[in-house]
Amino acid sequence: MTKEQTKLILKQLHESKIKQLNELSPEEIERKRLTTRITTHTLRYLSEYFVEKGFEWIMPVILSKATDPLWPDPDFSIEKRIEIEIYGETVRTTHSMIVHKQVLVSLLAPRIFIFSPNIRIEKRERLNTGIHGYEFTQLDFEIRGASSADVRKFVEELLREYIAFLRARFSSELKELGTYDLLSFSIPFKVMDSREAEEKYGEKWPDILREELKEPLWIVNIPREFYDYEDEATGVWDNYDLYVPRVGEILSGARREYKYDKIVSKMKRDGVPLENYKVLLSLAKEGRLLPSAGAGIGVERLLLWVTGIEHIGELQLFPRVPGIVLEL
Ligand code: ASN
Repeated sequence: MTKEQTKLILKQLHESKIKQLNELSPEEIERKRLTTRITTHTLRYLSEYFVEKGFEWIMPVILSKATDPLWPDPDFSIEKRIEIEIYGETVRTTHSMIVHKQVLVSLLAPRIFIFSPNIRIEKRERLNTGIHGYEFTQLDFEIRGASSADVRKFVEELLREYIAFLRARFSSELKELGTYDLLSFSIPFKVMDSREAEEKYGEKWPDILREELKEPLWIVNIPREFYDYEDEATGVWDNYDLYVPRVGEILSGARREYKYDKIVSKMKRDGVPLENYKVLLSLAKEGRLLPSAGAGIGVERLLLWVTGIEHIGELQLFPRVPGIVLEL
């Protein structure tokens, strides 16, 4: 990094609210307590909701040969891929547990969820987006045999009930944070094709949506990684992202590819190394990889939406934001 870049980052850090706990003022600590309280009850509420709907709660993996390639993806911004050798084998830190989800939902249980720590070393210029952290947690889930419409409906009902719970139980906290009146919406959410979003708002449509949305919106048909279902005849992708006001994308998911030949040809097309996905590919070849659909909710982004905190580094108790490594 040049001296100029270092100076700029230090300036940004100084101006931002990204600080370690020991540097916070008593008022700032009080605000952290408030958002931690909302976090506690969010995690409890969401996990209970999934368990009650018949999902099995899976423990995360962190080091794996088969992590998400995060490629190709229009939102791609990875500065570094972490690969390390253990016991003579190369493993990667988890980008997402998508491959594990497909294997689990095929072999273990029809409905699964995980609070999955993801490590994505984002480019430094993403420091000020406020929504990128180099470590974050996804509430990742998958449902055997589900359609995209099933997953979208499930998410809409989940969010409606979660927000109703928060507004009932934490009304004074939400009023203090200023979001109590900002969280009303009706379901089903509107749906927009990503091509339409681009035509309407230009290349920077994700940023514009973030500023202009008044209610959540589904964006569908986004060209990206091999595991999202793509109709070969039409070129339409059966996937979806959920955008919410002020924050932007808080969820990403799809119906999945499960046929061997199609997965292989997409991997080859995208330059994804087949040898990293041996189990997925052998299950698909044997016809044991089952159709499913699912999604991952960015937990910190969900919390930014409900608390009104503007920067993920202010929400995380131990900030993990692009370009900055703190002492703790
Ligand atoms: N969790 C996402 C999904 O279910 C994948 C990702 O995070 N890249 O589609």
